[in-house]
Amino acid sequence: MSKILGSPLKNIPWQDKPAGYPYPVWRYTGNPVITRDDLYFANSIFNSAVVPFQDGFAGVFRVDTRTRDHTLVTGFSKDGIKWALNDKVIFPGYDPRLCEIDGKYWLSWVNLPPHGSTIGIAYTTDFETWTQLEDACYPVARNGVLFPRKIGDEYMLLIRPCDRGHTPWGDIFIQRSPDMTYWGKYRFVMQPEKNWERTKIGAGPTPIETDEGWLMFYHGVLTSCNGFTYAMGAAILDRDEPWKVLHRSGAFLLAPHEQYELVGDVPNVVFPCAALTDAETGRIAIYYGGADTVVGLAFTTVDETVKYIMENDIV
Ligand code: BMA
Repeated sequence: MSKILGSPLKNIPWQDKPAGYPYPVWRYTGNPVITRDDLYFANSIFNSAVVPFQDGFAGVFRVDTRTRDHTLVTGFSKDGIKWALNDKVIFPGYDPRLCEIDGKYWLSWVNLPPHGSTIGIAYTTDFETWTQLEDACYPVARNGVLFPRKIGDEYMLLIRPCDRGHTPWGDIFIQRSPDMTYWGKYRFVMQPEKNWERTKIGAGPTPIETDEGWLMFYHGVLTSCNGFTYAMGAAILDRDEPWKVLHRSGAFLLAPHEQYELVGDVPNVVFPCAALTDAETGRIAIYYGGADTVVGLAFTTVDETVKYIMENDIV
């Protein structure tokens, strides 16, 4: 039995795995949990981040507006399924990730200075007031994902260096910092290996600490004659030196299959950005963008996922 090293979360959103379902990750039957109609100024609401907050949940949501600008708004929920989104934009940018470190909720996202995309960093304690730090990467990177605690005495940020456009390549790296401002001591983590992720990969939700190592869900991109297809994979990284990949599934864990993943503004996309975990039961609830249009929810357990990674291990 694998274990999540973390806090219990009794109110984690959950549905049992359907009988006979053969795969390690299964979808919420009420998907999508957020649609493009949930905010009046939205063109689409997708790739979004959530964390436990007070007696429920808070989140930062990617809203592409009706002028097709990329923006982030906050939202709150009692059950992690029905969300009330605010209409005040907190930052321009996209693909947020959230994690709590020592009582502060840290947001990392793709910020958009004039020269391209980089990783914005900000924190809040109440989801009302935000303190923004210097951008964490120059010149250009996406998929900036913080580890949820210092490792040794350093903060660690997964990044995916890129170009200014729809980058046709991409590997995952780690950069380290004593203070969330000065970053360096880069390490290579991993690059595409299998066909489903052949074009590029990028970290997804905040890594989950387990007794096997850091469980990292990530997205991988396949280029077909019809464009990109985004699917979700998983790897286990060393707990002390997380640039060391201990295990990695050669097969994806979730790929576009349902209508809201196959059809939308960008077809054939599942893009995970957040995971809630319950250390007591090992349950994991994953939030992901569907077809760059809606937010979906999927479930697994640490046991199911670790077993699948081990069965399909390519390390
Ligand atoms: C990536 C990011 C994601 C998006 C994906 C598919 O480059 O921009 O936000 O979901 O492309 O369009």
